[in-house]
Amino acid sequence: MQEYRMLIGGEWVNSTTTETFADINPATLETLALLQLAGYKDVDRAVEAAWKGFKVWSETPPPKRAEVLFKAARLLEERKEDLAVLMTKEMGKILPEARGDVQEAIDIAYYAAGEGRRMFGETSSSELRDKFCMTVLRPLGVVGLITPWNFPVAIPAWKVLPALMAGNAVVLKPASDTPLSAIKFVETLLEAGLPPGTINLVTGAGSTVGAALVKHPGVRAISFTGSLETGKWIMGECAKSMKRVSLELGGKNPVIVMDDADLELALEGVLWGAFGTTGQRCTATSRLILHEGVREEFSSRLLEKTEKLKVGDGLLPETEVGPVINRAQLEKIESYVRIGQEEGAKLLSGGKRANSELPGYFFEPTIFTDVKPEMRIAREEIFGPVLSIITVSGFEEALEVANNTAYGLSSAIYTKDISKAFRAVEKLECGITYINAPTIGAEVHLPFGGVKGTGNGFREAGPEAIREFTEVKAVYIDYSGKLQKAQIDTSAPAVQERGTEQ
Ligand code: UN1
Repeated sequence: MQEYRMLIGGEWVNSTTTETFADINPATLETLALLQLAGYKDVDRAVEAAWKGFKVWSETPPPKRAEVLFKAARLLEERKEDLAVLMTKEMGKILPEARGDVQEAIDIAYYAAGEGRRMFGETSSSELRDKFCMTVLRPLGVVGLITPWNFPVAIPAWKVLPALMAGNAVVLKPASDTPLSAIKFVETLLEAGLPPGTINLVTGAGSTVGAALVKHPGVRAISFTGSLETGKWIMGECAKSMKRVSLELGGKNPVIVMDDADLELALEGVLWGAFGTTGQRCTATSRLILHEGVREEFSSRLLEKTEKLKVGDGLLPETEVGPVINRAQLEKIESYVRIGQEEGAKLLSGGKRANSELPGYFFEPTIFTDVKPEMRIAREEIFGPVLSIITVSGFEEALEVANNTAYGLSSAIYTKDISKAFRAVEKLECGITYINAPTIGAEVHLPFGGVKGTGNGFREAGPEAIREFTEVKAVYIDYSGKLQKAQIDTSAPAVQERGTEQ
């Protein structure tokens, strides 16, 4: 069995605990590799190495940093297929989607590299004569990045590449279910010429390694994608040490289908949004808010299409829905199906394990109807192939139901009425709204993130990506050659002939 090491200070090293853990294929339950189970000491070593890396990297001019990122983008392109196959084995998503995941990393690599010649500040006039003002962007220092398993390459890339572009050094802690994809991604950065220590990677449990990173006094910022519960804990810890923290914590994303919608288009969108990636996206459609005028027709057509979806190993070309990530997640989904039934929702399709003859963690695409907004299946993030249908009698009620959630990441509305579409853009409380398109599929040059329980105001990707990982410094340059006192020297005439100053 191949054993992988962790990256600290440019060296691939064993953990100080000398323990390892297994990386399991969720479709076959085969062990793919063994990984280092890091301990607190490894986090200390990684942070120390990162500060050494920071010294070199932060003094490298941004356009030169960009050259490394451009090279990494090209390497990722060359390795796209290998990475995608590995990802399908490690995480379960079907191969076309795994290719999409790597493509998202390639896209952000080019995008972040392009920022190398666009790290602009602003200039401003001063309130005083012979004085110039500007802002410059400064890196934060060493940043800790904690990433989830559902986008094993794309999400590490979203965080790592803008952080590096901004001049930071990184300690990456990938999800324990998908460390290998992260290791392969990091290898491309090293080969692209990133100096030692600039990126470090530690593998192990979130409760030890992740927590050690969050609490570490040498880490200036944490960027985390994961559950609301963990996010709240991280935010509390970061408050104690005044660390910057940016959070992306999932959703309960609604699609509104109005009675004037193109139903075929909406059907395709709901199917892809709810069951693409086996429902394991933060942006997945988990609530369908259906106008009563199209309830019967839409539900029955959706049922028909859902029952045809082929669940299986993501490497097989006919598979449309892969396994869920692990046993705990499978059991969580099962428990939500029970909860839904106990709450009085009606199971329209699915609701149980699929392909029981196979060893993997397969679950049938599941639809509940007669769901009420107050039910737990309509409020809590399940993170699996489970869709709840809530019927409404009009547009205003649809908006109200859509907003009746603790989360606020993505949302969509299918309608041909332009007024309703724009009103939805105005009123839906979330970071992303799609018109006549599904809730999944955000592009890397637009900001990604959400409101309420989904996040704390930061956005990833897009123009905001650099902002997440920089501080703005205000700079004043006084070329008057004398002491000028802001807010005090107010009696000086506003207009003065040069050479007549006292
Ligand atoms: C996530 O699920 O955390 O918009 C990220 C999308 C993808 C990214 C999802 N581009 O669905």
